Amino acid sequence: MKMKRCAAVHDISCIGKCSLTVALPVLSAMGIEVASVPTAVLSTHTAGFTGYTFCDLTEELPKIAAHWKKENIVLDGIYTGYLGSFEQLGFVENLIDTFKTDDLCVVIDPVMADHGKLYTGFTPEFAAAMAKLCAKADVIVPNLTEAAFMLGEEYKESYDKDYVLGLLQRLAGLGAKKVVLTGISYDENKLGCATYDSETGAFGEYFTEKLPVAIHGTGDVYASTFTGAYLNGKDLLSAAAEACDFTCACIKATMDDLENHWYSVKFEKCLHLLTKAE
Ligand code: PXL
Repeated sequence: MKMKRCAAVHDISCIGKCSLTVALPVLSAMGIEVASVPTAVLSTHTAGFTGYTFCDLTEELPKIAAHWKKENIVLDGIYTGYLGSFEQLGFVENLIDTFKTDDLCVVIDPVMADHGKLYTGFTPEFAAAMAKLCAKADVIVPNLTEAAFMLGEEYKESYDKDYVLGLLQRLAGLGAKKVVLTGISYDENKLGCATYDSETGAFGEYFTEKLPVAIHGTGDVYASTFTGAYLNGKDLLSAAAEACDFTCACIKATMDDLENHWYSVKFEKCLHLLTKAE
């Protein structure tokens, strides 16, 4: 069977297990060829470490895309995560236009915020520009905080199902065909996601047990697994559910060692759950 090839546009955090160092192993384990597009190299991720190094690779990015085009490289997917500047948003827009085919699937995870706050270095203006880029996506995978910032709305700690349904529709109004909203919890024992397909009008939701910890990097584990499952042909809700189950397994594998392993999840211990013999 033909193997799918997906460009993964993320930074490399040398320590921290997020972005490309999660997308690469997760998608590879799911049988997808990853075309890596490193947007920056950081010594660590930015959440909890101080004094990290940062080498911006923005200038390299158009050169990589131009060479691929010259070599007639075809992409089945483009999956973007942490993007560090307005220029990089522009690069992704061009990359999508350059590699557009009827079959190209674009998944945008608008990584920039969590728990009601923007990550270091991000601004509301950037969130508005990311919202514009989302119009080019087949699927967007924001958490509740990113959703609120992209829509210019207040972040809500507590909410009900009507709020989530409205949020999904307003997010689809940004122009993406499908939306997966992560980090949804209506009761203290369950955590999950809600999905919306603007073409069919179908809503979905899926929950797993809510574990009493918040660990960095789980958003990237979730979006990478979702992207792999969706590119492998699962429907929106089934792919979103597989990503919930896998992320939950990764958190469980990490929970007893948080003192040492506070910076991300031990996804390596769980990769076998994603590999299926063909
Ligand atoms: O997990 C998202 C992410 C990716 N890359 C870098 C980050 C973060 C979150 O803080 O700092 C460099």
